[in-house]
Amino acid sequence: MKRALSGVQPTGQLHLGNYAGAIRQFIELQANHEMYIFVASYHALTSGRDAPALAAATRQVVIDYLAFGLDPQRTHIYLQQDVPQVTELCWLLSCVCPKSLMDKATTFKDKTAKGIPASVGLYSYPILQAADILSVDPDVVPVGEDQRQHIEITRDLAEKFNHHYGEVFRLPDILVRPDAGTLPGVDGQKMSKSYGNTIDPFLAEKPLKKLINSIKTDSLPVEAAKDPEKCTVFQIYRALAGANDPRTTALAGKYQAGGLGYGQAKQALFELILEHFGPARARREKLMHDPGYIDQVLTSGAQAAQAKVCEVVARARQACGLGTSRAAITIQ
Ligand code: AQP
Repeated sequence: MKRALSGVQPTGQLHLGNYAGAIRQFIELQANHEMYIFVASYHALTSGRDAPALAAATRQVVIDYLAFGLDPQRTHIYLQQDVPQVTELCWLLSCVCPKSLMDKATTFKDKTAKGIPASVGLYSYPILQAADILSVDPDVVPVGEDQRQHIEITRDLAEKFNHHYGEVFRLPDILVRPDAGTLPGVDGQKMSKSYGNTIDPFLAEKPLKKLINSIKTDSLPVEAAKDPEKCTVFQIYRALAGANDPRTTALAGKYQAGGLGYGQAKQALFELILEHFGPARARREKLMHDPGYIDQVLTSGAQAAQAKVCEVVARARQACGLGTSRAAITIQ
């Protein structure tokens, strides 16, 4: 069976972009992959320093993973801090990583431009990401389109390490959902927690409707023919319903024919979100009141992930002359 690994940062409430680009793929892959899905809490430290907010968001990501449909019987769900061996792997990879490779990474430039402090952690973030990925020998990494450069960096680092020390790491392939692209937020830029332009599919109906009504559109009159490709409402609708879904083609036809007001398109999107996430919204309500179950899921996920990661780290240590560890870390 093929193996997949991915994760999401607990930097805020998950949004439709995270779902369309990444989480939807996790759910689909569960049928025929061994899955390792983690909460990227160490990564979140690179962009925020509010400890209670991080702890709460970390827990919420797990609840939302389960609500969206991740099945702990088929997927190892774990927190990054429960498998601290990845940070050792990060160090081993850092020592074969040319500084120029990090200089080329766009995330550091994008995030510091948004005002996030330029820490060394933020700068070397793609190396930690490579360690997360390589730590379980995955065949594929399901992510959104915006992560392409980071997966290439991961492959580069694995190749460099293998070149120096022998065949230690498997080179994984990126898996991007063909019809997902990069989902725009309510202001038309990439939907992103740090832009404050996200749509949370778990919002109560009234604020959800208000948020959808706030999506920026142009000022063409109702009767004008419109290009659906230029409209954020349509792009989000298509990502959720699917490009070949008859509802998507019908909506595109209405844009092109003229006579469609943006209010109608927004109403169609609102209804689609409620329909698409109905079961997930109901599951989340129950999960919010079952902390014991969440702990159980995380303990078994951490144990499974740690077993696999320790095997890979031992291989990497041996290869570069460090031998085996004389002390074992246990999960508290
Ligand atoms: N707008 C998007 N469209 C498609 N995919 C997206 N992803 C994120 N935004 C979009 C995918 O979601 C996964 C997890 O992302 P993340 O939260 O770990 O980091 P991110 O990409 O940086 O997401 P944000 O919301 O923009 O977070 P902040 O603001 O904290 O940096 C990834 O697979 C990503 O591709």
